[in-house]
Amino acid sequence: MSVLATADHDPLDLLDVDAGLDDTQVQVRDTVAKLVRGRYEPELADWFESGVLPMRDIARELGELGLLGMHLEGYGCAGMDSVTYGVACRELEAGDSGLRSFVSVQGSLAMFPIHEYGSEEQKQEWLPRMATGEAIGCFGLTEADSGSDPAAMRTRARRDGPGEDADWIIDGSKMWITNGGIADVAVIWARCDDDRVRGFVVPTDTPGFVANEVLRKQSLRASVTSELVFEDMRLPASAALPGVSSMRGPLSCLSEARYGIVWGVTGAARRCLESALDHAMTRTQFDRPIASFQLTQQKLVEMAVRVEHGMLLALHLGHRKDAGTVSAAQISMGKLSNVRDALWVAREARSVLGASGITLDYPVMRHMANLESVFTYEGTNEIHTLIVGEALTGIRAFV
Ligand code: TGC
Ligand code: FAD
Repeated sequence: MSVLATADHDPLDLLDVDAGLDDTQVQVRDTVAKLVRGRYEPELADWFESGVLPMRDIARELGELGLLGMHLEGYGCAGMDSVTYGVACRELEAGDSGLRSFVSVQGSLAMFPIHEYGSEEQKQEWLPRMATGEAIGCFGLTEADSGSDPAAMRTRARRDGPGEDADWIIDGSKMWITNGGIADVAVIWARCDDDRVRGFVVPTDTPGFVANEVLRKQSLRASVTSELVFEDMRLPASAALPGVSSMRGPLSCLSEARYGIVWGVTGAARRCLESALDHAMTRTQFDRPIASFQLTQQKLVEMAVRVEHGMLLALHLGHRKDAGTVSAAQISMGKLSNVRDALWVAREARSVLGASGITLDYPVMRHMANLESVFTYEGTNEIHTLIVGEALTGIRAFV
């Protein structure tokens, strides 16, 4: 058969990357895409503009679909593979990075450390309620003065007395914390008297815990971002995560969440391509659709190439993760490459839309603004460049 005689192509997946998904992955993809298109897309521009959204309802809806902590086993979690988790992230972020962020923080940054490093009591207490969306979690690592270098954190945890049963007292603050102001439980990382870094599972109604919303954001407006302040916050000895006492704890959580971003941003990029393609086919200038101009086609093609690259990369890393062979540097390369390309696609799509592209009537500017945050959080573009640089050369170049 001639290679030219192939079947119809989906213009948003010309290489048919999704042919590499199994039946469950396709089912999850279609279910999440339907939820995002039908329920969230009509609201997203308003949520973004007002900065107000019904996060509790959304949490329960996502929980009902089994999307919260979906790659974790037991305790009410769905136990799905990494590719399925990735596909869900992709379809959520096709709606808005804020939706994917919510799922990343809940599953990969708040539930994962409890699942991986928590006591049986901590797991039983929090994971089932977090899986349904009844309880919302957040993850506090970054501080105002320590972002890219979280090991320089100033938040301190000290024992209030001798022995392992003594309470902990935590003082300090965290900054830029997704879900901070709406969370029921916070996983907070602090440096202890013995100089080790430990994670603490903190119910947010603990006296001494205060959350202040970050206002005037121009990015990720459909997401709650907060400062957290801890003043003489007393916690029982059992609040510390027993399974880890070094930077490996928080950094391993980041690998989980970064993996979700590798997938997620391909959804945002694909949605921008879709919007640009629709517009290019219907918008007429010089008596013909702008899609008929070579320069417009070049933009569309370059966008499609980057979307497909990103999807292939995500699928490749997903297979490696499911095989247990993915490394942190590989995930960094994926985050670096896919976020950079998604941002490029969003900017290019905006230019195809002309003036209309600057409004919230189209999703492109919203995605572009969101992707500026995604470029920075979970390790900036520069930090991932240096992580990959170290993998290539064996030389650390952070300082
Ligand atoms: P370093 O000495 O390199 O490592 C300390 C220990 O951690 C291990 N490790 C990792 N393990 C798993 N995954 C990773 N990605 C890991 N990176 C390091 C490492 O093997 C070592 O283990 P051990 O057992 O030998 O002790 O640590 P460092 O302090 O020198 O850090 C290096 C650096 C700069 C790469 C790291 O600090 C870094 O990644 N900085 C970027 C900070 C960052 O990404 N922050 C994100 C905050 S959370 C967030 O942004 C959420 S956004 C949420 C949303 O809304 O989606
Ligand atoms: P800085 O570290 O001050 O970096 C500023 C610039 O300097 C960047 O370009 C950076 O790449 C560059 N730079 C820094 N060090 C180097 C170096 N060694 N070499 C070269 N360049 C360097 N954090 C959490 O803990 N939990 C959350 O839930 C969370 N959610 C977030 C949500 C949003 C919307 C945003 C924007 C951030 C969130 N963050 C969260 C924080 C995020 O992880 C940090 O913003 C990020 O790690 C960067 O830290 P910084 O903003 O302090 O920038």
